[in-house]
Amino acid sequence: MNFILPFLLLIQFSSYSKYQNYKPSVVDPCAGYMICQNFEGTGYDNAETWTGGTGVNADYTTTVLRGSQSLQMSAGALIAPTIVASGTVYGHFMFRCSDATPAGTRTIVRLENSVPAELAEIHIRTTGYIRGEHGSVYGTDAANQLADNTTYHFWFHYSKGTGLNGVLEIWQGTTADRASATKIVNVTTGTSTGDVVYLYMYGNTTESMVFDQIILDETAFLTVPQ
Ligand SMILES: [Ca+2]
Ligand SMILES: [Ca+2]
Repeated sequence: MNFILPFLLLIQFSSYSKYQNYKPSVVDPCAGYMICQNFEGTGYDNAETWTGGTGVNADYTTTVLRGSQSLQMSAGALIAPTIVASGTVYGHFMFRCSDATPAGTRTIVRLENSVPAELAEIHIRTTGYIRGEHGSVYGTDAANQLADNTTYHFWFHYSKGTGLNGVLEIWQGTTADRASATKIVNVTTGTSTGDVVYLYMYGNTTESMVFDQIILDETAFLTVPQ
C-alpha cells in the first residue's frame, strides 16, 4: 500500500500537468482558401471586399442559410475579390431560390478571365434543373430537379482546356460533405482556354436568390465547415 499510493499520485499529477499545458488551437475555417465568404457581420467577412450593384443584400437575415447572415440577390451581379489567375478552380456555395422553376434560364454563377470574358457558367433552367456551360459547350441538364425555398450545397470544378477538352463538373447535395452529393454536370469537351480571375454571383428581379458559404480554391476540397 505504501508503495502503490505515491505511484498513483504521480500518475494523477502527470495527467493534470498535461491538461494544464493544453491550449486548444483556434482553427480559422477560411484559412488557405483563395475566396471564403460567409457574409457574417456588416457587409462581408474574412477581410474580403466584394463589389456589386443594386439588388445585393449582404446582410440578409430572413431565411439564413448558415450563421446569422446570408447574401440575398434580387438583381444584378456581385463580384468576388480578384484572384490570382488559375487554370483550375474548385468552388462551393450554398443556395436557395424562391422559384426553382423560373420563367427563363437564370445564370447564378459565372467564372471569367482577366479581360473579363466568360469562361464558364452555372444556370438554373425553367425546368428546375441545373446546367453547366464551359465556353460554347453546354452540359446536359442535370437529373436532380431543385425545389422552391430549399437549401442546397453546390460544388464545382473548372479546368481550362486547349480547345475541346475543358472540364466543368458540378455536384448537388444537401450537406457540407461532397461525398454525399450527386454529380449532376460533367462537361469534358469545354472550349474555354483561359485562367479564372473573377467569380460572379447573379440575382434576378423575379426570384429571390440566397447564397452563403462561397468558397473558391485552386485545389480540391471535399468538405466545408458545418
Ligand atoms: Ca452566413
Ligand atoms: Ca453581412
